[in-house]
Amino acid sequence: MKLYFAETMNSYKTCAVARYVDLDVKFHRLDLKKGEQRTPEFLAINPNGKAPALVDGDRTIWESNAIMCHLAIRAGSDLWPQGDNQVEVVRWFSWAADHFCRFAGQLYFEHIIRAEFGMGDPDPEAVEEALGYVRRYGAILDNHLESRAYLLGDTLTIADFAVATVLPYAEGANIPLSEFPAVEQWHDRLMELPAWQSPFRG
Ligand SMILES: N[C@@H](CCC(=O)N[C@@H](CS)C(=O)NCC(=O)O)C(=O)O
Repeated sequence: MKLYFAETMNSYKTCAVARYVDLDVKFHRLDLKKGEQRTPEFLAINPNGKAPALVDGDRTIWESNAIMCHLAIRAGSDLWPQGDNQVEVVRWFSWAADHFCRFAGQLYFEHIIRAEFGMGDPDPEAVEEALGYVRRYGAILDNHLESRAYLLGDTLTIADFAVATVLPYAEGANIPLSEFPAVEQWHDRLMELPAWQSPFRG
């Protein structure tokens, strides 16, 4: 298997899962600044021209959440739970994409990506709007995690990785994590995992 990644928030969770389940995965870093995501070779793997992407034999998979599912299933890991809990994972995937990570990701873009890629200063209106939504959805996440170690209860799943993928960047992205103590504790727990702490290690 070959996992194409960039050192960015969507690759973070996929590299973490690959490390966590300890499959024989080769990691291939794409240099987004050099446009390596838009070469004909890579577009044949992911026509969207985005990282991450996974090649497993003659199968190619793009979209970070699908990649996490594939890796966990291939490894027979309970990161991908059985039965009805799969519904819960899909719920958190959707919620992250449409709500929490959408707006936290906007803060990540405004404060980190713009600077890194020479795209000018953060747009104050976009920042204000995103911050409002992060506070709104962060409160929902905090409330959910007050009585649970992980999103689905006692067991770590890829739902945790999907929702948390922007939090390693919280400080630089000005995500107000300290306003959400249960979220902060949950993320500290994830940070105890070497795979989550250093998904991009060489
Ligand atoms: N929905 C996709 C988003 C992937 C994505 O936006 N990747 C960004 C980095 S976080 C990227 O490769 N951007 C490069 C570009 O758009 O040129 C996923 O979850 O895999």
